[in-house]
Amino acid sequence: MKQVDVPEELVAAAAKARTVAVLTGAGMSAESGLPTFRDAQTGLWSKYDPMTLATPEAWNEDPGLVWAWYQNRRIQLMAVQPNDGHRALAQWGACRDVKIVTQNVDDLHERAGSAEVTHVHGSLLKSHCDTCRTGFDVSVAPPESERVAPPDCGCGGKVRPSIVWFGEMLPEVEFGHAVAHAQNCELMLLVGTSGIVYPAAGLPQLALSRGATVVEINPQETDLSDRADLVWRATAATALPALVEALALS
Ligand code: BV8
Ligand code: ZN
Repeated sequence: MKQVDVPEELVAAAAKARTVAVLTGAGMSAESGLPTFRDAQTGLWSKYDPMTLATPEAWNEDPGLVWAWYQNRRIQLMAVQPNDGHRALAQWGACRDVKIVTQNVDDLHERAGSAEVTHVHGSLLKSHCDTCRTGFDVSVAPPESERVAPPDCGCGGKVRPSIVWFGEMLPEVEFGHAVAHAQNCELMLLVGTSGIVYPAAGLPQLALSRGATVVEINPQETDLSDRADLVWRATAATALPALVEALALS
């Protein structure tokens, strides 16, 4: 395996920190083969902009298109596995106080074995009624066409994905936990997020304001890069296992 040089400052900060928060974005799941949010478009839905589909307006206007798009993303998720980055975070969390706050709607952190995962944008695998909010466990079927009518709830409402769409409030309890983790951590890692979507992208500022060390792990520059104390231009599945290994040896 190629030797990965972990920045010494990061090893020192991670070894010293009693509490660690890790904010993950779509780049965390990229090496599992899940396309990031902005290049999530495949097949029948490639002509649609995810930013317009992931909105209440799109749901009200064309529920069949939105429902089929999410069904297709569920099928994509079921076909992939957690990567070494997910597994490294689970291994680290088994022996240290590591809180994962994810913007991702996939369940790859959980499937890798992480116990404490806070989803601030909901979950692809959960659904609820858009009227009475009853939860539904919907079977995932490959959408045969561009539009598939969402299931009806008995109350007259339609079953929607339990995902936070643009313009919707984040779930209060989950975001409350995310804020607490950002305020209480001594080290925050930003892994695989472009830092564009608020209020999640405001969490690193909160950690910094409390004196935490903030480290970005991302192959590209992002909106958060210049605020981070340290930037490591590396991918999740190479950087995180190398960090956890360096910690075990330190
Ligand atoms: C809110 C679910 C309060 C959907 C998502 C007008 C009206 C209302 C609100 C707004 C408005 N204008 C702006 C806003 C705020 C808006 C916002 O921030 N917009 C942005 C675009 C400016 N936010 C909201 O609407 C939020 N709600 O504000 O409520 C409110 C309410 C009413 C009225 C006013 C205010 C709700 C935001 C939640 C949206 N839902 N997800 C779905 O998935 O279908 S967000 C969605 O985008 C994803 O879930 C993800 O969280 C986000 C994408 O961000 P990233 O995860 O960072 O992914 P991205 O592809 O951008 O970047 C990938 C990164 O990975 C890159 O940096 C890349 O370099 C890196 N990478 C690639 N490979 C690797 C890697 N890194 C490591 N390793 C690799 N191998
Ligand atoms: Zn209902």
